[in-house]
Amino acid sequence: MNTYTGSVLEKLKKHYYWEKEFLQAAEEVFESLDAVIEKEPKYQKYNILERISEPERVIMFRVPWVDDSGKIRVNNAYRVEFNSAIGPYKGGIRFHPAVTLGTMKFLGFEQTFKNSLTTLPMGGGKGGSDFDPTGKSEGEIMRFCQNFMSELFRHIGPDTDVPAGDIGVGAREIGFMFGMYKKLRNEFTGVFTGKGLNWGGSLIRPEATGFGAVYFLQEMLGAKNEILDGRTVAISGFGNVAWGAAMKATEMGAKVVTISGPDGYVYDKDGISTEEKFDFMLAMRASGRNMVKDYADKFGTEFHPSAKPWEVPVDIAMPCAIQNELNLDDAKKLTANGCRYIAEVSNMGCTADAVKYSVNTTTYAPGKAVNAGGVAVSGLEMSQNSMRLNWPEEAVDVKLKEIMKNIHYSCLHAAEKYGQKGNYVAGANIAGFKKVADAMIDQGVV
Ligand code: 2IT
Repeated sequence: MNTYTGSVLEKLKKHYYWEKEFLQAAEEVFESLDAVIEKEPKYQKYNILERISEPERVIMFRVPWVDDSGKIRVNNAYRVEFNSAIGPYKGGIRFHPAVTLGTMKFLGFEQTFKNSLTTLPMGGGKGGSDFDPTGKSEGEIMRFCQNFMSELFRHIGPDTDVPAGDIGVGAREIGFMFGMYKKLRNEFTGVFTGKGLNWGGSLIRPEATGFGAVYFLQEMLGAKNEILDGRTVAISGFGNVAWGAAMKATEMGAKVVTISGPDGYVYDKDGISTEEKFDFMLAMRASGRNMVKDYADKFGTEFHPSAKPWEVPVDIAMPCAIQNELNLDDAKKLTANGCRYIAEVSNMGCTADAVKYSVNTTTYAPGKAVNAGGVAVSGLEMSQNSMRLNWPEEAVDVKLKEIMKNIHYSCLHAAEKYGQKGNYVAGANIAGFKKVADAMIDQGVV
């Protein structure tokens, strides 16, 4: 690694040694940027690496709430406003028991580069809480969301910071949070994306992350003169992202044979391919049970408890659940069984060693490129809100396709320009970085 890049990374490692996920994300980006830093001395001159790896602002707060039995509970909550060089902070809110400040920082950091790749004017941010929605009643979820917003409302706004959903936060939670924001501010603004369709949401936003991922995958295959039709696909997760990816991959002629949850994975040899099955995924998410065994029970398919879908022979793997869900052993199993494409859909879904291995053994693309369709349509929702207009489904879908095509092109173009032809990891990091870094230079030392 270049001495400047190496010294900034060492400093981060010393300073934040316990933030493992953040350091993993930073190291991957820094490794990709070596050639850029060598070729363009301005980034070192303006000390961009040290500046871009530190959030502009971190808000931490407690969220006390009362459960259905009357007991008072307390959770930690965060909003990491990472970078606003190219637009207002933008990124989802995650409710998951594994959330720490380090998780939020890794996600906010990744979001900065991802949002830059979309070509839309959005900075990077992320928020969330260690609140676990599993098994909570609707009343508990609502009270938690309201108490969460009773602090966050003073820090966000349609031109400042625009949250959305993520793991554990869907349209229902966004509704509860938006409702509280509106009440406290006495303002109806586009402060959230992923809103309900009756109150400012965009068509295609629920499907966008999964649809966009499949559009990107099609481009990956197309670059090698291949098509999705007739391929088998392993998907992990069963939430909003897995749902969209399964529907679009099926529509394109692929056969999706797995979904997974914390309890194990489902192998559906006939394919997760009917409207009834897609709707059942939504019902599983809405039930709050967090178990995919329910699918196996309902449709009489195989269920593999406490196992991951990466042991199934498939042509394509699409991790759609959570960070570090696919490790080196999994990557080796996939390759040994003939898998040739890994489109990472979850944010940092693969461990660092799995990425290094897969880049050489498969065609691998990273989450920040593959999953950018979600936030891209969030950007389109912001545009529609500003114009006080709603675009038809077809119009949003066409734009999403175009954006994913552009991201794919930018990744390959940047990789080639900096001597790493065909490497989507390097390409995504370089293309995402340059736009933000150049904007930071233009705007002075702030
Ligand atoms: O990781 C992500 O890109 C998201 N959770 C979506 C963020 C957004 O603002 O739509």
